[in-house]
Amino acid sequence: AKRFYRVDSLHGLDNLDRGESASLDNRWVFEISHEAANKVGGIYQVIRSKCGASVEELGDQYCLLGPYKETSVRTEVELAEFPDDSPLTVTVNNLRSQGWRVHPGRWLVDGNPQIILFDIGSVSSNLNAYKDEFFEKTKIGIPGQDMECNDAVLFGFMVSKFVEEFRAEVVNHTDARPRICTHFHEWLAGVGLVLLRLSNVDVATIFTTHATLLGRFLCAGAVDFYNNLDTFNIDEEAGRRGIYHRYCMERCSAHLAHTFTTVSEITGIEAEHLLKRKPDIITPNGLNVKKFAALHEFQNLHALSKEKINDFIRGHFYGFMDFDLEQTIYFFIAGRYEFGNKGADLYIEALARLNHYMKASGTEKTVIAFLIFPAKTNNFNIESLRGQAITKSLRDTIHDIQSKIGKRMYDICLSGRLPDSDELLMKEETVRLKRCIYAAQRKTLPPITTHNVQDDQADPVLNALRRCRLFNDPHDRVKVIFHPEFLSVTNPLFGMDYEEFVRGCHLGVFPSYYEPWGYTPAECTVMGIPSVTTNLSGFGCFMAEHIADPMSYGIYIIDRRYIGLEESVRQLAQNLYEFVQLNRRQRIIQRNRTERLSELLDWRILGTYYRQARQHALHKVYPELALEEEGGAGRLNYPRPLSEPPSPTSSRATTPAPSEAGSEEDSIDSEAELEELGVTSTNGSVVSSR
Ligand code: G6P
Ligand code: 1S3
Repeated sequence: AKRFYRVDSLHGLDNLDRGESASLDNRWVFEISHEAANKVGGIYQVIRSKCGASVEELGDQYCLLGPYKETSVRTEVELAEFPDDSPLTVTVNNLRSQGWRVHPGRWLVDGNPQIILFDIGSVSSNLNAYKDEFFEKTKIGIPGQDMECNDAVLFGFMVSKFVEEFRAEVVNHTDARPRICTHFHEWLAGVGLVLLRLSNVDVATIFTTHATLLGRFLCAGAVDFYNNLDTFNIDEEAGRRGIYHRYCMERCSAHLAHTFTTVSEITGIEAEHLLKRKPDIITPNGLNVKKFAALHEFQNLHALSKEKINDFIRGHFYGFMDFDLEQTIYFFIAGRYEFGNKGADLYIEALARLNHYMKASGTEKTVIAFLIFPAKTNNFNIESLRGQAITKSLRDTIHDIQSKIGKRMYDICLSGRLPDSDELLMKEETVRLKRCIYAAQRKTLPPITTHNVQDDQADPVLNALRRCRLFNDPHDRVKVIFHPEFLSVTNPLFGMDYEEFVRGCHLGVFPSYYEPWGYTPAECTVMGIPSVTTNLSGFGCFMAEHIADPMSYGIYIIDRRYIGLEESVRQLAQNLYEFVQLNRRQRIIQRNRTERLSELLDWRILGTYYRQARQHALHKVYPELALEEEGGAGRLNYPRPLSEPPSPTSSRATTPAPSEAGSEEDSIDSEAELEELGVTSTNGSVVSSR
């Protein structure tokens, strides 16, 4: 059987009958994860964004199972009983009668899927008995102090018992053998799978790993991971890190599953070596892609969001606003604060080189590079807050004077003459403006971080910025801002959420070393924002496989696999430099191309891999269920764009040359370009969407 399916050989999800055919087959699907309606990390995004497609396919034959977390439930779930005649309701009530607290409801996301949340506190008195039983069955001993694992055991027992009882209930109800597929995500949820299998419950099981425990740990250390994958002494490495029992839980789940999947081929290779099982199917991560009614709405949103970032920059750089915001390019890196794994080291090093290239070329452009990683802080720092207060006061003063001038002008015009210039701006108003200008002068450089970082001396980002001497000096063409907290609309500096911020930037830079999938560049793509990724990230490899010339679509894939670190840094710096050289017209064309890739990442296409995984598992347990044929129409292969690439790639030099790109608003010179710019030509007349 084929392990890896190419997207171009798939239909996308058809037969979306909201569970009608599943119901006829007596087929049920449970998806089990600690991150169901519980925002913890990347898996939450997988499960949440997939709900719409899952419900369109499976309707109420689909149900999520997760732990009950009161704070998340309050904002994310509408708790409500399912219909009385549903076997889910009968099972929930049976378990409640044994003292369990089980909460059914609907997750308030696209698709509104059924969800059942288990309060592990209601069975915590059984913890030791459960752990003993788990040890009896698996010989995996869980240390008492590992709270996370203790919770995983409680949740695992609740889930397996629930599924077992549910199965019995369906048999009672329908007098027919149900076909139940349980899909478990990540080792923390794996206990349930292990128990179902060891108790021989008649259900199909899938285990998906989104990263291996050891892979993450090994990469975070200074280890040449990918070149030594086959040489690690796994047991010893796990033992040395105090995670042997967790590792066993993960490996056990992977081996007992009927179908084992990973989110990318690169993680598949990792699993083959570290978990000793090859994935049966690769299940890449998708997104819930929403197309705007107007084709180029995302371009307008970029301009609007960028203006908000501009406002923040005016405040942050007060006293040093000697660069032109029309000629400023915004880069950002964001994610879990794993300095090396997420490639922050490479980013900062490449920024330092880019700074040097830009200074040497005498460019008028400026790059502002954001770093958004949550770290421990003691709130915003005074300088950052002061900057915003100073620009706000200047803005308010000007606004006030403006309206007074307007009123004066109106009265003078009403009297039948034009005002003289000295009649408009009063002396005291000039004084007010001068006061604001004095307040906006300062001697200290604009800060490189917006917060008081708790462990300032040891913080890896701050130390790397210091080592590279990126201090926001007026001569620097690359300025940096470390924002050690995730963004939110209530943020006093930005007042934007992450999505809005991404839309306002020009390039997301994610040169990860360890990245099983990598949602950050994928999210950029569906918003039409170009990004940098690597050939060690699941996303990067997936894009390389499906696009003929990823760079011209705004997907820059840095080689971190076959070349040394120094060469990777050089490649990144070179790519960043080339990006900076694009003029506005070229950036617009590139954003249009990037956005066109969205359909490739839509769950309506990628959900097919999940369906294949379910079929694979169901077929093993219920061989009478026919396997759907693969293949067919719906090619999704992205060729090289027809018109010229938007970057000077054809004449790419190995050493940077001064920008030869024309002015920011270069003229448009071909029909193809008109189309790429989002300008359509009808009957010879040109209609601009801008
Ligand atoms: C979008 C808007 C344009 C704007 C442009 C700025 O395309 O529709 O009106 O000029 O963004 O692009 P830039 O890359 O310079 O931020
Ligand atoms: C993991 O989350 P992470 O950022 O720790 O799972 C994500 C979802 O599959 C994946 O996108 C990411 O690469 C993994 O690393």
